[in-house]
Amino acid sequence: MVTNPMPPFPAGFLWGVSTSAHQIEGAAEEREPSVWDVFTAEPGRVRDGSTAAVACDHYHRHREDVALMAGLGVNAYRFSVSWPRVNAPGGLDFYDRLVDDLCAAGIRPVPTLFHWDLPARLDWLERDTAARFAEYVSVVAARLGDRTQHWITLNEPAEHTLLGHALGVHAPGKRLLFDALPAAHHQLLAHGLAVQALRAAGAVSVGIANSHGPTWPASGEPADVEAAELYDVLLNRMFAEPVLLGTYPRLVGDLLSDGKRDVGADLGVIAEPVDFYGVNYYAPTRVGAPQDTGTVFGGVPLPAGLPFSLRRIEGRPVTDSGWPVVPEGLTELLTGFRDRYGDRLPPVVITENGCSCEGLDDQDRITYLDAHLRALHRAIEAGVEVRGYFVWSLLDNFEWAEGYARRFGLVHVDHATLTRTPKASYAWFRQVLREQRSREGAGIRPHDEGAG
Ligand code: GBH
Repeated sequence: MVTNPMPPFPAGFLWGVSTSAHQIEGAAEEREPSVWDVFTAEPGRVRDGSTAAVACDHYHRHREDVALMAGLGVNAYRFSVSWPRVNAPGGLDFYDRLVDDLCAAGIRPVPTLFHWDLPARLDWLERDTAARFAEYVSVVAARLGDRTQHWITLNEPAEHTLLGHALGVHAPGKRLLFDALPAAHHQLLAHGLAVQALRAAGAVSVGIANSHGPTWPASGEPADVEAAELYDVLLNRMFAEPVLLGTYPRLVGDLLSDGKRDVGADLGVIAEPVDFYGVNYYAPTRVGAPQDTGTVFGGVPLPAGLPFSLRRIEGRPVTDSGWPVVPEGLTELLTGFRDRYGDRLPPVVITENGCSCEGLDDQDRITYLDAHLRALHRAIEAGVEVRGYFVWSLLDNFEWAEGYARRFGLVHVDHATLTRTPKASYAWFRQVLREQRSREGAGIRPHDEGAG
């Protein structure tokens, strides 16, 4: 049981939940195929052999899901727009209805324009995909822009590059190791072009959602410190610095500019100013010098010959996904970013934070979220400007290569009947939001507390 009251967060704070299209919508027949539809059709790609053809059937049940959010008392909802659905006839109508329903419930829509479900005929290794993305973004912005204040261009290009293009455990299943870097560059270019397209459409507030975490060396030995610094470049700096500073860390710049590619002009586009910086935080990473024994990333064995190895963080509880629970890593990450980037760092929004655990009485999730909110508050006290916090996730959903075997929701979904049942964590978060609302300056709309 959590007893201490949560300290008050700043006025105007965005309190929300996050989802993504491919993980919840279903209605696969009403979209073009995405790389994930192709990938999950191949045997052995997803742990439980499942696909997201139905997922949570949110496409047909979005009213019920908006009602669940209204009952929870959030003032914002981060969802993603599926590019392959927008390409299908009537696809944008769905998001138009969703945005209307959210506005009617007093919940601000915060769409992410790309959350890993690339149309199957496209490829991030092709530079042209960035231009195609900007065209698609213009179409979405023209339709939803009158009711949408906050936009997110991309979700976690780091993970999409690493898992999808370097290691091949996510769609599109490419195993290119360091040759995957152009996929990252083209996503970042797509981000910059999308910011321009959104501005042209009159967007007020634009950001990106990047995956970040502190990288801790396995020891003070120079070889471990060097390996941790390299990992910091690959996970954090190579995605933050082009956006915030208009530069790549030297190693990445060298690998990308291999004689045939001049990234200089692109960096000018990638550094198009953003209004907020979205951070998805789950855990830090312990990194050491290369080892002979295999190294594992998020349960995935990594190939031999990498210039680092990933180690266990000892002495911590782990979530069902096997990730260590390290709330103070969030404080460290944000104060570290503030120290590193100074006033080049715009206000931060935590665009994802959460954990997998089983059961309706999900006390481990409550403990995780409570501790991370307090860690976030400590970053605010230390002077980091933070404007919002979104729990991953509203619903148990299709957890990519883990299928339906991992549950991240505040709301349980029975994947046989699609019945939604709020968990203990839903009631806990509703109470946190109530208390925040009741404090002066918490900046949350008065809300009917009836539902849910
Ligand atoms: C996010 O990715 C995605 O945006 C979202 O779609 C997804 O459902 C959600 O998180 C939950 O997975 O083994 O301790 O080194 C998160 C990316 C990559 C973060 C693996 C944690 C491993 C931690 N994650 N990483 S550890």
